[in-house]
Amino acid sequence: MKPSLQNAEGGLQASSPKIAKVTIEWFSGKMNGLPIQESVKKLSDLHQIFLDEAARASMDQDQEVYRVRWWAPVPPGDEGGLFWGVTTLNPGKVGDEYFMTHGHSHANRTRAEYYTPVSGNGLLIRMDERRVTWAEEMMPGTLHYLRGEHAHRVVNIGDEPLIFWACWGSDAGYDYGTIREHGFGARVMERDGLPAVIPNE
Ligand code: PAN
Ligand code: ZN
Repeated sequence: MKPSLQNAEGGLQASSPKIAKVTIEWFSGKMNGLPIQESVKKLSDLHQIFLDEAARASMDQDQEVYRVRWWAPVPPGDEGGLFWGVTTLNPGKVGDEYFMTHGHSHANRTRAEYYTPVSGNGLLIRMDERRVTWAEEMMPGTLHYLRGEHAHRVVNIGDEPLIFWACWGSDAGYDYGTIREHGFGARVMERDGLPAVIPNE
């Protein structure tokens, strides 16, 4: 008789029986499996983030800008664990500024992260602790290693949703306050029909 490789939860015997089976659909960003968590950010959640606050306030506040779905196999703050997630960032603009994520640093500045897009076209805005800010092109196939001490934000400069996978430490945490207060050193605005990275001072 062949030995069974499956445990009662459908996982392989070698994996923890506490972790249920999770599958991903790489290109659509779909995650299947019970423990998936989700956070949706609408225009109403992003006040004071875009340059033209009056333009943001005049738009439909229920409009979804992005959503994050992630698998947290261990609780947040657990030392040495990893989270796996996907962000779907819709196309759009507030005034001349492209839709983007709020942006953050990791509360624990020693915790790095990977991003890799599977669909769409964007810019990854990174800022070091001296506020030196730069942009990297994001498109299907680019792989981005985010050092723990770099603040990061993603901007959708295309006409389709920008979908990117991420892997980060369960003990990375989030520091949103510093970005909310001081922003990044640059913004991505449309100029003559094209995206331009413009200093924010
Ligand atoms: C990502 C981000 C996600 C949304 O999972 O949390 O893209 O961006 P904000 O958190 O800035 O709203 C990540 O970087 N995790 O660490
Ligand atoms: Zn992060």
